[in-house]
Amino acid sequence: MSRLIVVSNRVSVPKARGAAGAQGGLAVALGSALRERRGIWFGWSGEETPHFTGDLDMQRNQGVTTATIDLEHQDVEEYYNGYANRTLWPLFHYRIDLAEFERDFGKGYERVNQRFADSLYPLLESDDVIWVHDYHLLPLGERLRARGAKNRIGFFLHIPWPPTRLFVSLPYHDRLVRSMLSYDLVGFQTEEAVESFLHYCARELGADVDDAGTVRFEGRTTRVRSFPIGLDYDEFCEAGNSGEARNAQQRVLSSSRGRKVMIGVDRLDYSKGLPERFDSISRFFDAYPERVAETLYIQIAPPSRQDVSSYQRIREVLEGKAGQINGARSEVDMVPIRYVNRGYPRNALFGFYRAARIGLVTPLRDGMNLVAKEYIAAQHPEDPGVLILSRFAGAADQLGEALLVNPHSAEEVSEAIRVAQDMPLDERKERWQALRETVSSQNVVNWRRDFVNALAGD
Ligand code: ADQ
Repeated sequence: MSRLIVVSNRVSVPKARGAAGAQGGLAVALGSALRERRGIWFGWSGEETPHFTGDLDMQRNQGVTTATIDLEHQDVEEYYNGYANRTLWPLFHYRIDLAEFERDFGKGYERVNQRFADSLYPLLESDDVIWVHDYHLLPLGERLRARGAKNRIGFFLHIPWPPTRLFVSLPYHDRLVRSMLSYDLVGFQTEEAVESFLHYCARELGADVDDAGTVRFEGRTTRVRSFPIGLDYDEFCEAGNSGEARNAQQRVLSSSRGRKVMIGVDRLDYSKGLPERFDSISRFFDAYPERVAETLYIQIAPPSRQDVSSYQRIREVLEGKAGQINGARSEVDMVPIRYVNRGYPRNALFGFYRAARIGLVTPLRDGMNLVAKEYIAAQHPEDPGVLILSRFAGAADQLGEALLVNPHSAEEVSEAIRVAQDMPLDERKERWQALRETVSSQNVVNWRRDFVNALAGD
């Protein structure tokens, strides 16, 4: 079996099973693939260096070899905080109003992709299979080909691919997509993303695109397919057996004193629709004032990307909204919203999800959204809660038995909350059983197997 080389912006160093702060989903799935195939995980160390040397830090942990490089401060500013998180992330999440098109960001992005290729290339053996991840590294395959790599190289995008009309706002958009056609296989989360990408290739590049999703362009062939990512289902369910999970569940249940708990768990990111969600909850309390005292909303939102100003702003907006809702509706012994700005271990999250009668997952755009799947996995079979899910999350394609909503409509979300609160046990069970079947069978192990098989052909 050929070796697997995984490349992503950051590398997650594998930890022993059950170790404190053990990593979740992707790291677990990729770690087991790397172990099976004696592979290497390559990426940025997260550290800065005054002068880029390309020196590799190679380590072996839990049977997985990692190879990392340090980047210069300017690289981090232009490539990571700049092009990746200020240009591509907002644009790909349909937020062209937040996208910044700075020439230096683009240059830094190209420079770092070149640095990745220069450092990785000498590690490669001729039959290695290379799997590149996410929007930080769109042009990496082309850079490796330019160095002479003849390997099979695949790419998976974890976030949405925007419609052509939006994507063409990006300066040099064609250069980016041309570089992606150096890959043998390009994977997206959803069929919608596949269609948008193929539409772009045919319309803007004049590439030959067939019904099976094969793109032929300038002598190269690229297959394009959807591979919806799943949950590390077995590991996550195991988390439910931990004392930490039971304590977390108990903490929520005892402190909520019989109120119906709703939960949201999201990185503090404008794509997750948090201000809109808070407005919907406010609408719900206005429409059903008698339910304020019976309802508790817990929002867990750890800050992310604090170096980017749009992320600082969303934090302020949410603090304001949470304060307003609570200020207007709290009693001396009761607040309707608990807003928590921190992360929790996965074991504790399991317990929080289980304590919640309703899971609110309402991003404005999301590649997939694994929180929706975690919420389903954590429910008790005899008394499962109800998932309210944005139709704009990739997960909505698979999780049709959830209550699907338009997150921009406070009225629709508010009504879904009422329906979920009133849903009879039989209906909750019926919906949940179907959802659980999907989440358990379309899990991250199968996702990774499907992608690697499609790429390596074994
Ligand atoms: P993210 O945008 O990070 O990922 P998501 O899929 O929801 O979004 O994954 C978030 C992960 O972080 C979940 O496992 C969740 O449990 C965890 N998390 C969130 N809040 C947390 C908290 N307070 N404490 C601890 N953990 C927390 C990107 C794309 C998604 C895509 C994934 C995987 O944006 O659309 O599903 O990659 O491809």
